[in-house]
Amino acid sequence: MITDLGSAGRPCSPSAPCGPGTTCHPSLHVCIAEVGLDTSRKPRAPADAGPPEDAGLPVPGADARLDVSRVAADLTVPDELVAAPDAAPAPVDAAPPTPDAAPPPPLDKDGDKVPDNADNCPATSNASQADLDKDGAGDACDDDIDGDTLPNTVDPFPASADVVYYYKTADMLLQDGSYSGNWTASGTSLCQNSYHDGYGIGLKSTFIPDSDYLVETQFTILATEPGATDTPGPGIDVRVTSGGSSGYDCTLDTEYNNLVIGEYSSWYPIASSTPQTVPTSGPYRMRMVAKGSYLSCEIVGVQTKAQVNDPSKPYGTVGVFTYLTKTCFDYLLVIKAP
Ligand SMILES: [Ca+2]
Ligand SMILES: [Ca+2]
Ligand SMILES: [Ca+2]
Repeated sequence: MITDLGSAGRPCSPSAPCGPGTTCHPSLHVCIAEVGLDTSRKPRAPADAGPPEDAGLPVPGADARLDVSRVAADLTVPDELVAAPDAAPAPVDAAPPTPDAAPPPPLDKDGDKVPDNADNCPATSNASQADLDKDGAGDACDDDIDGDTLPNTVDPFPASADVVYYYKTADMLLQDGSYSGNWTASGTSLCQNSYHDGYGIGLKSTFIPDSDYLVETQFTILATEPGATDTPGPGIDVRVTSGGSSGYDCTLDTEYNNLVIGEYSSWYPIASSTPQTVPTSGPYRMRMVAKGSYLSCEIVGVQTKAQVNDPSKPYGTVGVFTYLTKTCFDYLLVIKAP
């Protein structure tokens, strides 16, 4: 049997019925074949149908392509949000510093900008930290800058280390000098407190080398014997041998304010300085230098000097003495002559 299905698929309605062999589907309102028709089935949806197309959204592969350069420009990030490439990550466990955890500033009592714990004179301002003898005490507070055992106050050359044979006045009392008188220690001084025509005390002979040397003492004349008309005063003597009878005295003649050198054995001035240049009051710093063939005597700081030439150059012992005066000696030193 041949069936005319020419109207199949055509829209239909009660007013527009389908042709022969077809009938109008009651709910789809299209003409369908009458033979074997299962009217309960719904039209099959397309197998590859995707989601409903939304014209407002770009679809990959569509004509609305992504403008990469424009997007990059629009993605500018504020600098504060950009981490430096090498920036180390902040330590997670680091505790924030607290104000009272900071160390106190180093002490600098003298204000020379060198902390006390590194200052070689913590109580004396000395920014240079100069230390000539490198003993750890800066020159500004070192009482012996050159470290030669002679305090700066008595050192003839305080910034140049000397070869020291002897220094310490009070120790003279322990020496083997054959001198006379009644010497007493008074503080750092050694004093003769009686009038006498020649009291002296000397050192061991080993303190005077057979070479060039310098002897220095400082003394204060306390008084001269009342009524005395010839007062040679105090001084230094040097002798050829210990206890020997030859040598020289260097004396401040208090009667004439004259500096003289006399022979030890006879005490007679053989060399005299210009009298008026010697001050009339002390303390006096007296120096004898034996060098080459001469022996000189001077009051330090005064342009006056007595000198004798003696090729034998006295050596052996040295001492201090007084004549008709009460005198205190502050120190006696013997060093190698510069
Ligand atoms: Ca200092
Ligand atoms: Ca020093
Ligand atoms: Ca010194």
